[in-house]
Amino acid sequence: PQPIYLRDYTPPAYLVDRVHLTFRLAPHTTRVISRIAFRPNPAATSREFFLHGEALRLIRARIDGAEITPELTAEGLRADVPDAPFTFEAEVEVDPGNNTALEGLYMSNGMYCTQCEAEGFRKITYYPDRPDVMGVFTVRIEGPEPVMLSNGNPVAQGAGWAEWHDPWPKPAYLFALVAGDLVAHSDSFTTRSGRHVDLNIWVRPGDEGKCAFGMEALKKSMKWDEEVYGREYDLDLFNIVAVDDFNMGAMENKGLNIFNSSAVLASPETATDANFERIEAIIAHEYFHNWTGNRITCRDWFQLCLKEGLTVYRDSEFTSDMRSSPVKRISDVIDLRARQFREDQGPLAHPVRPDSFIEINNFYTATVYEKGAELIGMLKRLVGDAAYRRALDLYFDRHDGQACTIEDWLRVFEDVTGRDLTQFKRWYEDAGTPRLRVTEEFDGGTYTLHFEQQTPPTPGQEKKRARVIPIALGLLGPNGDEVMETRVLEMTEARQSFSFDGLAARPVPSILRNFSAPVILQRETTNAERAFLLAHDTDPFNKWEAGRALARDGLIAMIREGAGPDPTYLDAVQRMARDEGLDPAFRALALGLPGEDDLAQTLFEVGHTPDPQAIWEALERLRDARAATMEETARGLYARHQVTAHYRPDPDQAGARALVNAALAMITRRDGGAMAQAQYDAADNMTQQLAGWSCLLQAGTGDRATEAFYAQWKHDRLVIDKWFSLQIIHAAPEETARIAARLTKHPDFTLRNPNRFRATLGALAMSPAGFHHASGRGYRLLADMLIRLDPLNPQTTARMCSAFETWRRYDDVRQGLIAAELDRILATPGLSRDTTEMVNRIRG
Ligand code: BAL
Ligand code: ZN
Repeated sequence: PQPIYLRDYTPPAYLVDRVHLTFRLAPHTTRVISRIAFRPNPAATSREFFLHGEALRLIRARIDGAEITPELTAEGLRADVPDAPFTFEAEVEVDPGNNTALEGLYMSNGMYCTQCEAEGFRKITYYPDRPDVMGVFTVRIEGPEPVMLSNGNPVAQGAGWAEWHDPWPKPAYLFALVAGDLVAHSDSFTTRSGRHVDLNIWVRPGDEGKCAFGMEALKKSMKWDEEVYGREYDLDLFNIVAVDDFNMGAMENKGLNIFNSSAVLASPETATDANFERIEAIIAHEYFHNWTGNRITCRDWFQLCLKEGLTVYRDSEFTSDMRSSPVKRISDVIDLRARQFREDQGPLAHPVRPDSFIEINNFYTATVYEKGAELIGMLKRLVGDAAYRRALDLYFDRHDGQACTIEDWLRVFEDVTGRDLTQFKRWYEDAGTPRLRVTEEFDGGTYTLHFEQQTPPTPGQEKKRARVIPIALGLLGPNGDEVMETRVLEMTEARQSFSFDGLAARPVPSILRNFSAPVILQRETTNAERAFLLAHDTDPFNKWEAGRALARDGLIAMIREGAGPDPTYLDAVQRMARDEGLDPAFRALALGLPGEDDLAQTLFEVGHTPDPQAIWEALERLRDARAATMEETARGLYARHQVTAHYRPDPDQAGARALVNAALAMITRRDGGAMAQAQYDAADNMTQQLAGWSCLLQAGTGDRATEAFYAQWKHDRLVIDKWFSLQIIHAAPEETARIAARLTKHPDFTLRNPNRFRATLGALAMSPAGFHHASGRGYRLLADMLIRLDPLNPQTTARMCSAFETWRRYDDVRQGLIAAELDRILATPGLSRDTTEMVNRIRG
């Protein structure tokens, strides 16, 4: 397969006005009858009539009522058409029952559902399957299913049929259909202009009790988007459907969002606080797409970040408003570093707006999503809140109903502010994470910071240009008081200095507050200064960052130099944990330690080949030392912050439980699991139950709980996913791959369900010491399973290949083992385009 390039974009030859689709549902022989009103596009440069179509059996095709015999290829259909508006009709047959790729029309637990983003609609019927072709859809569904849904509003229904009409023109990727035996949890919302909207969450019978939280999240999202962005909902009905077998988290189809059941179903007994928070965020994300994605969509898939970066940014603002803003920011940065920085530092690095791809499914990445969101945050920081809001108003006004580009997006900011954003655009075009080196001077009351930015080469991009970097800075005096409140420095050069006068003493700088830009800060500092910032910084992010850096540097010294646990860290973190003036959720986060992968990357950057086992052992030693130092503190926190009120997944309760469970992890290292077992036995919610079990697994005393957990939850797929993953995550490295291998043979393991595959093999990949075990058995198991999954589900296979993306960091033996597995995958006959592209990019 050949790459396609952004520079080769051409407008569609024909535009679609109206689409009428009839579905005659049958598990293996669904008929799709289409009638599409086309007209020549005056802006086109070609008159070729080409419709995408894959895995379709064409029964007949007509143009303006006359039968035609089109030219068929593996990618679609070509025909001669009039040089004027015309109607194209086709009847095709598809096989949803055997569609294991979960793209197009497929079946999940006997229910029909669709996934069309990015290019799944072409597996449903012949169509110009590109986002810049927007049409008005009317859909008739025929079949015995009791519930039959599509986009928009219901028009009419009778025994065995239902008709739907979506008045908003949309690209085919937003098409959706669901049919099956479903029940609704219903509610309603009245928009601020008085529109009554019926809301439903459709689930399989038995899951009705797990929808209330999702429904509240939906109503909060609708209200928030009105209040913060002035955006109202635009149909009389909003449907969400929960589907067990789904490649992504959820999908924003117009008026008919389809959700991975893990991203919507929750009850206190089955879902953790983290699950609830994730559900709230994903419901919001998909809802917010109604404006940022659906009303204004992308011209082509290179512009994916236009809708995804902005919508992730919007959902993060929503979570900040609903919960704790600092905790959300810190959690987002932990995630950004773990996934996006990792991507930027390896062979899969690509710009936020890529300029070429082979398979677009491989670009639903942390770079497009999370770094894309960071760019919106930087833009807002640079232009200010008021200008940001004016720019967004202009964006919605100017581009409603259009398929747009990043140039369109930046132009609204230029028009509103008069700023030239040419340099800012480099953030979209250049891959890689800038390193921001800082040195400082203090002389006669003047304090000067010297910054130097440098971005290492990434695949296909040797040279990097200087970017505009907003650096939020505050200064603290020696007694811990803030002597300069946060101000945003705008760095535009490769090297730039900023001076501050009138200071009585050398200040302590708090740089990159609230993580004002997605860069790696490099500055020589002392442990004492970090402890000082952990104690005194008024910026919660940098307060947390100081503790994290202290822990990380101590761990690096343990790994490289055989040092013991750093007493400065142990003392500072204990003080922080005991500070009852601090939010428990913040303290829980600050008790977290850098991940094994993060440490491996840090070591690699300083020229040290990381040994995954040594990293794991250093973390264990530090955790043991901390548990010993903080034993009394941990017991105090555990008792003081117990939640006795009725379970609510709100931020206060969740924060208290997070702190209690961080304390429990320390106590377990001292008592061998007695307290954890007691918590497990007494738990009446999944957060406490799972935390108890995790501690027991970690202590190696979890067997009884493991059995009991399975017996209690074997009927619940989402809880059993946790059962699969936790056994692997908490295994000793020696055992990780063996346990994962054993679980792949468990009767509940299936390649057909992406959640179960990720719960098992994803857990293996997320356990670095086990995955990178010197025997190579982690690599072998993952490769075996990817080879088995690829013919069924290329999309999930390709995504999971990124487990190997860090391979160049490791020693020659491990590199050799991984290279052999990558080559074995590549040599598999009939390997999908998705997986071929990923493995080739990783292999380099
Ligand atoms: N558009 C794919 C799923 C999501 O980002 O919402
Ligand atoms: Zn999205």
